[in-house]
Amino acid sequence: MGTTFLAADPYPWPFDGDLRPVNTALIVIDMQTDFCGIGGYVDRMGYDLSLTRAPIAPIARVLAAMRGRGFHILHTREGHRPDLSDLPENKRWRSRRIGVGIGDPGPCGRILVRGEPGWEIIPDLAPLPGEIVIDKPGKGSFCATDLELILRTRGIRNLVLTGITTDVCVHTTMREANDRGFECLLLEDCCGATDAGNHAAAIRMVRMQGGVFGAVSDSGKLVAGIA
Ligand code: C5J
Repeated sequence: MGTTFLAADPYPWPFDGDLRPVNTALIVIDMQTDFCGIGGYVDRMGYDLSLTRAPIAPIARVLAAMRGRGFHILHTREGHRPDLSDLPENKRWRSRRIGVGIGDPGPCGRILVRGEPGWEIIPDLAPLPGEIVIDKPGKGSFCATDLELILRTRGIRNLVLTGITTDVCVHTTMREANDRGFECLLLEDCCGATDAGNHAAAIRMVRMQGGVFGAVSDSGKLVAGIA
């Protein structure tokens, strides 16, 4: 078997060069209107939407390239049941404290509630039929979901992580995945945070200790590397 490495920092990825469509998945995290659309949760909190919208075009390029080569594609959505039975009291309290209560009505429907317009993945990055969508109540994609079971069942070991926000749901998912033995790659231009400094810090953290959670690359290197 040959080996394939992508240009990445702090090491060529994956660690052993075993990069194949059958053992590698792209995960697109929480590209929902609530996190990057007008009138959604992040917009209502007053953050700069251009920061969480910046990764849309690079993710679209990576999606097209990885779909074209037959890689596994997964999407996640953060959100809660309409009866809010899976919404921890403190999560709701904190959001209400800043005037943008999770579960409360807004211009895009009830904030972060499953089935509401704001909770939907944006049309530019909509899942194709057959692509797996993981609904998660928390920040990490492994907590209270069947993501790990699906990855193990499909024989997926390498994860390419993209989405929003870099410092919250993407980082939590990367940490959870790394601890479970998955080999992770974060594409820095395919992520965005509500604060540019937090995005940069989150990227920097991955590179510490020889790649403490995996490695960092970008959309151009990924697309070139799998061509
Ligand atoms: C946040 C997320 N930031 N998808 N969620 O609350 O990162």
